[in-house]
Amino acid sequence: MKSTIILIISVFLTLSFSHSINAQESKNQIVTDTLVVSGICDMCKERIENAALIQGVKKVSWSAETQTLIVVYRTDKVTIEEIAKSINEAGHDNGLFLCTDEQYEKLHSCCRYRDSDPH
Ligand SMILES: [Cu+2]
Repeated sequence: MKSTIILIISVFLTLSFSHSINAQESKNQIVTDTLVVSGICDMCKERIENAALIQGVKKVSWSAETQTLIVVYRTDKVTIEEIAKSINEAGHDNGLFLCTDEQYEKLHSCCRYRDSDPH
């Protein structure tokens, strides 16, 4: 009986200990960031979110209204700069980097968000 209680207590202590380590790890590694990303429509939203969803990125959500991408990612796997560059590849300027003309030209004509483009 006594040994059963000790076993239960030690299992409990082990579980709570490992749980706190996991919580600390995920707290350090997973962050939520926001990035301003230019775009117009639902097609842009899909393109931006797909481009942002690279390895190490957990969750993305872009709003046309706020021109802001909310991104949840693992800091040990990916950097916000890498995510921003992937968004450039898809043709969207963002708060960190602007697209090259070549990258921007790939956009569908209705998605040309720069002021110089009539739409
Ligand atoms: Cu669009």
